[in-house]
Amino acid sequence: MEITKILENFELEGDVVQISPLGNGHINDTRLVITTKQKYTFQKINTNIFTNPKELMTNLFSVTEYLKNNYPDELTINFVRTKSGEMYHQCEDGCFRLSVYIDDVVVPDEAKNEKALFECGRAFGHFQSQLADFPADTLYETIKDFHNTAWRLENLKKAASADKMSRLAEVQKEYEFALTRENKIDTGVKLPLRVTHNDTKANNVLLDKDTLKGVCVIDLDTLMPGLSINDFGDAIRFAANTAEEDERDLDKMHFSLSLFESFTKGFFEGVGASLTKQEVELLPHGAIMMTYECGVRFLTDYLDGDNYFKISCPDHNLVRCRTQFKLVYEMEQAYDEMCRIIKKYAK
Ligand code: GN1
Ligand code: MG
Repeated sequence: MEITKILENFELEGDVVQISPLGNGHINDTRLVITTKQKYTFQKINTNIFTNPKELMTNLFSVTEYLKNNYPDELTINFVRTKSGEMYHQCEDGCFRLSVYIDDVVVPDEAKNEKALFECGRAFGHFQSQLADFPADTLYETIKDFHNTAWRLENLKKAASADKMSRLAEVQKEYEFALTRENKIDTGVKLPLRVTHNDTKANNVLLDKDTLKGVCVIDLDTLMPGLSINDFGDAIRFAANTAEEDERDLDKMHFSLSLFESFTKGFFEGVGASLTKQEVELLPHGAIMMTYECGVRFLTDYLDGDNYFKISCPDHNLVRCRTQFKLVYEMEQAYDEMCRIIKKYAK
């Protein structure tokens, strides 16, 4: 694909001088485009996963427009339309979108420190509260059943019974771990439908490079109607621990209550009193479920032959699954402590 050709379809300011790879997402292909006047983020939308780019981009435009109108002094992603006024460009090479690159920020990729996590918590909490009045049910559910953990488990069972790569024997322990937690998935409590980000990793918050304050939430692809406890939970899954998601040496991977506390403290500062009592009470459950679900998804993909997540070694998904399940186990042990910390900061 010729990027410069594709870029010609967008309302670009200046002439392109440089194009380079950007970030480390598992899903989309991202480039930094520098022109004589402006920097842009250019992405090829992975349409295997986001099968309806129109609905996806409609979600993104409606939420970012809402944020720009209601919070004009805050940073929000600015998408650039195509010359024909479309939200994205579609051609035989795929679907592409462009947004203004946000400068003078850092991404807390290794955000295993308390200050950065406090800021991430505050940013995601703030994002939740900014959108508390946005009608969540007007957003498209772009990936159906994205955080339907029970359905994710069903998929794992299907992948296990198909066992098309003959890998099941090797993952018996992990598979059992997943199955024995089936009865914990459904709490029976009905929570309010919210606008959710659904990928609340610390590296989806931009920090001001000087103050290191969280200034913008990015990667809005999975913006959908959903549950606030899942956004909180996925953030804890990713950040409140001592190693990378794909650390091979499990002795290095631990759930960290002090990082949990930092995120939680920031989260409540950002979200204020916009959550219901039941949502607040179920935040620790959200943390465990999102970690469990992610482990289940990695394991499913491993059994399936690695069709979903990008991998860089044959057992990458299994390695990822193992870190997640180790965290699930440790979070289960720390459940009461998590509840105590939530109580301490809840508004
Ligand atoms: C995927 O591409 P990335 O890293 O932002 C995935 C998340 C997982 C995450 C695990 C659309 O996100 O749900 O939690 O990998 N996104 C999608 O690292 O499936
Ligand atoms: Mg993402």
